[in-house]
Amino acid sequence: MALQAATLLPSAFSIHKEGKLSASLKDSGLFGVSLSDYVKADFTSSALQTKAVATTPAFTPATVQGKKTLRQGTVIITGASSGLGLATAKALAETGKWHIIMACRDFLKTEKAAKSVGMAKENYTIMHLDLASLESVRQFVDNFKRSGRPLDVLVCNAAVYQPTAKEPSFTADGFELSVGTNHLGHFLLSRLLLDDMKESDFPSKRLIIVGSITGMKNKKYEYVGRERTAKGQSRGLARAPRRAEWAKQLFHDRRWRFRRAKAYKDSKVCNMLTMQEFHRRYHEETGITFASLYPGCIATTGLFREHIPLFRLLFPPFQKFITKGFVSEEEAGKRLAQVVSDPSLTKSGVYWSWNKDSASFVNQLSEEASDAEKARKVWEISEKLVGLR
Ligand code: NDP
Ligand code: PMR
Repeated sequence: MALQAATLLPSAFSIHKEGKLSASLKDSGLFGVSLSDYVKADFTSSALQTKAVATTPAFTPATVQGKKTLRQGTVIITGASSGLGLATAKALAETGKWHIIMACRDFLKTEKAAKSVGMAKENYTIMHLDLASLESVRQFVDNFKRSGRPLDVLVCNAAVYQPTAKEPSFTADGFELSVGTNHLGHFLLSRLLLDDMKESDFPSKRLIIVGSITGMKNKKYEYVGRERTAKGQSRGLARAPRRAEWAKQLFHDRRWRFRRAKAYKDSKVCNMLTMQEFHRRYHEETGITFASLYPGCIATTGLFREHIPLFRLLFPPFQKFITKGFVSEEEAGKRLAQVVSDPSLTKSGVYWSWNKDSASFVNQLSEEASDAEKARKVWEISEKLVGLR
């Protein structure tokens, strides 16, 4: 059936790049913004709206010789067209136990990527999702619901990082691109799909939001990308205490100015806080496992595509030989696949990491990324921003 869907998809699919489009909508006068410093409220997104994508792959539970067996799990992975998401999709597809919905903004790229890693057609379906457009998120959810598939695991993996941007760029709805894509798009997606997960009869239902090193509790990881003010003055390496002000800056300080590395880090902190808030609100009631992870430093992925060439050249050997924090895309994919399917990783509300021997353990989040009051605030404000209240 998936094969059929995959064959049908290209003709029904319209390729569009709202992310790219919205990224070009710069406004140099937008360094200070209201309600959220990541919101540019006066944007009209109509010109950038996504066309509906008709994807209605039918679903039939697995049966062997008329006997019902444990069916294939269905997992949605956002950003499965490259890096960690692709490696995870590959690792899961190889087990034959999973059908992977590759939720991506570029169909052709994703199809090529799936083929290049040898994924069998019957193990995946590509569905269009541009997280930089709330309309696209809603359309994706509609399309998925129409497919009739159950939803067993959702992996919020996609992200953008704009380490060299001089000015902020915006999503179709006018949010700063990193927070809008990495956090708000995923927030809406997971909220809209929660009921589907509740209804699933799968033995272990999971919502996984990929975290980052920026939320890890450990002083030695506090070095982050250089940040510059809007005036271009170097602020040097940002340190945790300044970053700890993110909530204030995000929601109250009208004089906040775009800082590109911080925008990414804030979005990832929002991801980690959201996972914990989901756990507090829904774990007991639904039995769903909510988890986040730091997969290791996958220094070769597209996450650094906008970095300067020298960084891209030196970052992998720096992480391999100096920090020793490097992991290959393949290894990182196996780690995330474990969080998706390993029967021993069912603990909810936790942040997984791996030690030097690649053994998983529950890591501590930084004070900033584990602040329950901040998590509640992020949840409530995000609800308003994405139109859920
Ligand atoms: P990649 O750039 O390889 O993957 C990011 C994915 O997100 C791509 O598939 C990209 O799609 C997709 N994406 C970006 N914008 C959108 C959008 N608007 N709508 C839909 N999809 C979008 O980077 P990684 O694999 O490294 O990143 C994956 C996750 O891992 C991220 O959450 C990142 O924060 C996290 N992470 C990465 C680390 C690393 O060292 N690389 C370390 C810690 C965490 P497209 O192909 O179309 O661009
Ligand atoms: Mg960082 C001590 C170990 C260590 C590890 C495991 C990482 C991972 N980094 C470490 C240390 C350092 N880094 C040090 C000492 C420096 C100063 C030279 C440094 C610099 C640095 C930069 C400029 N590191 C970076 C950047 C980025 O632009 C990356 C970033 O912050 O993206 C938002 C980054 C990262 N370092 C990591 C990891 C995993 C990243 C990717 C960010 C993420 O986890 O989401």
